[in-house]
Formats: sequence, C-alpha cells, structure tokens
Amino acid sequence: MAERPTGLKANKGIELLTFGTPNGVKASIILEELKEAYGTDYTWQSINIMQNIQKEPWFTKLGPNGRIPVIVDHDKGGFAVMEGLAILTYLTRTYDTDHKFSFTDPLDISRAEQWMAWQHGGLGPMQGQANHFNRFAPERIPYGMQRYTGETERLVGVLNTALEGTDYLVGNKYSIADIASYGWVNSLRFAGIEMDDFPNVKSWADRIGARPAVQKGCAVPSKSPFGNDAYAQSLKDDKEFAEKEEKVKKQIKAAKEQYGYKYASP
Ligand SMILES: N[C@@H](CCC(=O)N[C@@H](CS)C(=O)NCC(=O)O)C(=O)O
Repeated sequence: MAERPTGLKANKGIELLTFGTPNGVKASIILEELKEAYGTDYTWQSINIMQNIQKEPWFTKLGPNGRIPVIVDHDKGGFAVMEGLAILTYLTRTYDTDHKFSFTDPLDISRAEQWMAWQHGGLGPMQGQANHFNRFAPERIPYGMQRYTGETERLVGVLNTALEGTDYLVGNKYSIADIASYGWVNSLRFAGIEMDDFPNVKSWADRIGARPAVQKGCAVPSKSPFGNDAYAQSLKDDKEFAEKEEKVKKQIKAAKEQYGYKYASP
C-alpha cells in the first residue's frame, strides 16, 4: 500500500496534490497537456480524500480550504495555488507561453473565465450535491434528489446549447474553459444523467477524451471508477452493481415525479 503523504516531496517543478475526482483531473489534465506541449515538469502525490489527508495541517497550510486539487510551484518559491480555476489560469499564464490552451484576446480571456466560473458556481457544486443526495446522504430525501439532479440537467443543457455549431466552448479552440468542465461531464452517468440526451456535450466529451494528455491526466493518481466509460463497463460486467444502479435510477425518477419536475434549460 502507498505511504500516507505527510508533506511535500519535490523541490523543483510543479507538485500536484490530488485525487481521481472530477475536480482533481482539471489540474492533472492541464499539467499533462503542458508536459506534452512544452516538457513542463511535474510530480504528484495522491491525497486520499476518504482518509481526510486534505484536512491535515501540512495540507491546509497550502490549500486552506482542505480540498483537492492544490499545486505547489517549487520554481516560484513554493507558491501554492488552490481551486481549479485559479490553477488552470496560473499554470497557463506562467507556462503556456504559446497560448496553446489559453487566449491572448481580452474578450476570449473573459469568455474562458466565464465558463470556468460557471463550472465553479454551477456544474461542480450541483452535480456534487446530486451525487450526495442520490447516493451518500444517510437517508434518501426525494426533494433534494430531484432538485440537484434537475439543476445538473439544466446546466448540462446550457452546455449543450453553448456547444451548438462549435467544437469547443471558446473560439472553437480546445482550452482551459473546456478542461474545467470535462471531469464533471465525464461523470454524468454516475449522477443519473444520460449523455444521449445532450448530443453536443457527448461529442465534445468524446473529442476531449480522445486526447492522449487527457487520458493520462485522468489516470492521475488513478482512473476513477465513476467515469462514463468505466461506469458503462461496470453495468455490463457486474450484475450486482447494475441492480444497485437501476434502483438509484428508479428512486431519482420517483423523486422527480413526486415534485412534478419538468426538464427546462436554461
Ligand atoms: N471548487 C474546488 C472544489 C474542490 C473539491 O470540492 N474537491 C473535492 C474532491 S472533488 C474534495 O477535495 N473533497 C474532499 C473534502 O470535501 O474533504 C475546485 O474546483 O478545485
């Protein structure tokens, strides 16, 4: 078993403290892209959030919110950055010198910031709460289940509309705006949302997921079993898992019916 991290381990390049979650992969994907494009060096440590390593004093000194991901730039005096948006913008401002994943035009910079802010204030928190109420809360509360699953669906609808007639969110160019939301979209099945209902989002996610750096980033520190492909595979391979998932789906459907939920977006 891997040793439990107790502090930073590198003294040069960028050190990533992360776990295989939709927020974690934002940082590992951009770091893999920068590595491939520029040879930017990075190391990582797995912060098992189930063991609450992210709440230990050595960690919260770097990331005061006690959540992953956090990066530390050893080449900038050990400068630490928390929060996906801030990590994506810091890394591209500092290391994406040819703007392969970021923008120079101030309006495009603003457009990218808007989509990243949307992910932070919308998709991430709502989908996270949907998972919580659909699966992890000590009791099934139908109002919470339909409220957060519905709000997630509404947001995915917004993304689907934004992707009409374009391959990527800003300037028809793959960028940090797309990376911010990819991890969440890649876990939508686990949140009880069918990708087939959102064809633009589905092809956008397939396009991004085909990038070698994205595949590598999604495997740091290890591939999530809740990614859309892994989830679909488990449904096929694991009868018990499939039965449990069917039950969750039925509960969500019943919760929506109980409160007269109707899909609408925006
Ligand atoms: N807004 C933050 C969210 C970070 C976040 O919620 N991370 C989760 C994992 S997906 C976490 O560390 N959870 C552990 C905990 O809540 O203690 C970001 O985008 O970086």
